[in-house]
Amino acid sequence: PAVERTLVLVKPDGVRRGLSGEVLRRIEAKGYTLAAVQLLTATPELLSQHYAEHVGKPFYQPLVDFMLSGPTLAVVAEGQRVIEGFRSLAGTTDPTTAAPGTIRGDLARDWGTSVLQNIVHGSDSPESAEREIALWFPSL
Ligand code: DAT
Ligand code: MG
Repeated sequence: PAVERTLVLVKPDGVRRGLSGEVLRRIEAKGYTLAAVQLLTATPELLSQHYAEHVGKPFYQPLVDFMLSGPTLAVVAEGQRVIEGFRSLAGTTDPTTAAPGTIRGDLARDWGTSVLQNIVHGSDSPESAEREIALWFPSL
């Protein structure tokens, strides 16, 4: 099916910096629609499921500490090929290589020593999107 849903997170650095509206604006400007939005603070349990593929890696604990450092805006965005499309809006994981015009390329700050503060998360596949939406929005 061409119409997909993806999980977007405005991570604690983005919320702290007042970039929630800017991220939502870019999602809507591209023509995607917002299916659900919720501000919440993650828990270690939620993060161990969300980032299951990274448990045990050297950056896992710093990643969790960062993700627990404040509230996250969780968003379900919907549209044609939105999973790949939002990854494209976000730019590469490492803000030092993220292209101008992307969220990370335009807006990331203070990333000189770490790629952790890269503002947003976007699901990377239909399977990830389904799994992640169920984690962050159990009622959907
Ligand atoms: P993405 O967020 O682009 O899907 P990912 O799933 O590989 O990237 O990693 C999840 C997050 O973990 C990423 O946004 C930042 C952090 N991260 C990834 N690789 C890292 C590394 N080598 N060192 C430090 N943090 C890293
Ligand atoms: Mg990922």
